Amino acid sequence: MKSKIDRKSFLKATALLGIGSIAFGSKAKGLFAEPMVYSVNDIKPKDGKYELPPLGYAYNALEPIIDAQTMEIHYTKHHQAYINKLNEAIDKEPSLKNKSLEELLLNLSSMPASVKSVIRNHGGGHWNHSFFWKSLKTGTNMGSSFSKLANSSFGGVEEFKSTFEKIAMGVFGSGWAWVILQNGQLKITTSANQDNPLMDAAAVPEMMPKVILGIDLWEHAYYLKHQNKRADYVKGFWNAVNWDEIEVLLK
Ligand code: MN3
Repeated sequence: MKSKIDRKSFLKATALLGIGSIAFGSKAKGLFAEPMVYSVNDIKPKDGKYELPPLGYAYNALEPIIDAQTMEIHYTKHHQAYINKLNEAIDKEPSLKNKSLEELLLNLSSMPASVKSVIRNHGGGHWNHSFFWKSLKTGTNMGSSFSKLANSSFGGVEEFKSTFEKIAMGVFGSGWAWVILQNGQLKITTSANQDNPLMDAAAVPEMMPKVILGIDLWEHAYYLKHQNKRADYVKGFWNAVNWDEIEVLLK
């Protein structure tokens, strides 16, 4: 029988057991004997192929923070390239076509060696960008669920923002900064390349959280508009966050 566990009840269960994120480490593979199904961002191949998800808005919708040309190239070229490489990998390992992308990433350390690095880099790229596009919208305001958590976790919304900006500015080279929810607290963390907090094999073993927000810190995400000024992009990002979507994630 397949178990179907949503993130909320799973986190609740792990919190009750007091096992927290350590249960997601490579020594706890037994937890993944049954497939986990997520209610949010459950990305699966369609007829054996992953597809570019609908963007849901125009390329210029996030101007001036993210310019239309960057959006178009980022979405149609970079994101599509991750999907193409991921599809090549699952063509080699057809058994993986029955699983969701989340399952592949959560179980990265047990993926077949022939495709592991492709799933990490390109599967990660597909998940990260699918999540990122949904996180973006102009004209929304931070909701009460998030601001309460920012207060309890960071001592205030401004403290949260300045901490996030500092951490995002500190990511060396290509990577991401993330806001995650773990044991009822918001945390900020980073990952290199296309790693993300779902990956049990990534260099962020303390995390198996609910991902709330992420910012793409690869230069392709901002260079056309902001050139070397990553700070302009990171500070502008707050006005491009889809706070309504974040309230949905926190429900
Ligand atoms: Mn990118």
